[in-house]
Amino acid sequence: MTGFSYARGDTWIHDPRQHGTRRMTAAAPGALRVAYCADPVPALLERPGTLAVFTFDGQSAPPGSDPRRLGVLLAPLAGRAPCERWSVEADVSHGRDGDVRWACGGGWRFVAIEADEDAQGGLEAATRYVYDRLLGHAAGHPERHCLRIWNYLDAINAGAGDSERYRRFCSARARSMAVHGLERYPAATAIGHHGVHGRLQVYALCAAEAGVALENPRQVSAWNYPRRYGPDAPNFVRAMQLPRGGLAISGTAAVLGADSHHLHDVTAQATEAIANLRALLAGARLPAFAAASPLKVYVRHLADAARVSAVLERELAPSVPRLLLQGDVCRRELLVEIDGWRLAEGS
Ligand code: 3EB
Repeated sequence: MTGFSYARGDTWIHDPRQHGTRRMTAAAPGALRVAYCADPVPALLERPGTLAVFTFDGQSAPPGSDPRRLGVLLAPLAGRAPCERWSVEADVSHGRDGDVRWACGGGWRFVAIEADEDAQGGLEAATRYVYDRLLGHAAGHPERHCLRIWNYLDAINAGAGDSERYRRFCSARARSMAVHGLERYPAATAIGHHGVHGRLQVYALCAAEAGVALENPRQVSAWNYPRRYGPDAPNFVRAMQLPRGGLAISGTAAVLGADSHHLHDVTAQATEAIANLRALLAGARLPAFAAASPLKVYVRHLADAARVSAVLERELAPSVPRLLLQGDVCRRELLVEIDGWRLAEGS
């Protein structure tokens, strides 16, 4: 072990002034918890400490629902998906700030916003709108560090070359981040949905304490992608080490260096994505994925579901919770992408 760490409960906490070890054996006090749950949404919202509840049935939550509820516009590859619940060991308050829905407690904040492109004047305007609102909201509260963002947009691969909608989204996102003077990029996911036409969904995890960004030595940092991948690079870090322990992992695909690999081979792409995930765990000196590592697997083609499941069974312990969703990856040659969490056991 290099550097200096100190014990808080059962958990070794990295001292950011040193090159230390973060060894998680149990959740630190105040850590964020994330789990997939079969319970109905109202029961999850009623439980103490619930910060957010996500459904995955391809539909937005009904208007006027609890602001902590988000209906992700992605559908499961098979059957009914569980809900995802974020929780904290603290009292939670929640509300609305214009179009922004928020919840906070224990130093954590959930922020969500949805916008319709037609109502905002197009994809770029809608992206600017949601990012301006979201970053503005976060900056005005104690939980001002935006650590992790999810972006779900319609028809992500429509358009050729630099007119591709994902590239246009990247440019508008970059502009909003620049205007807000965002100094540190969050970890992120950007996936195409087939839900409501033209609807953009963005939600974020923010915290009162800063995180520590982590890059992948197997990959060029996304913000350094070469020009051939678009006029404005995607502004995200590969993973974020969370305050009080845990790693939030960005969407991870079969990208080596800056380039997509294993074209037309979903099995090899899924295997490479998991190799990239393992490199992030190694970088954070974390043990292998286990029960406290909920993963989300976005698969472009329904027909690839069985092949991707087989890779997950081969590569991951049976205890690793995994949610398979139909989602379009932001480069059209990429067939599968995985994101998720490596949290402390017992969280
Ligand atoms: C990649 O490695 C795959 O634009 O926010 C992954 C995670 C990807 C986040 C984003 C894009 C984003 O470049 C794509």
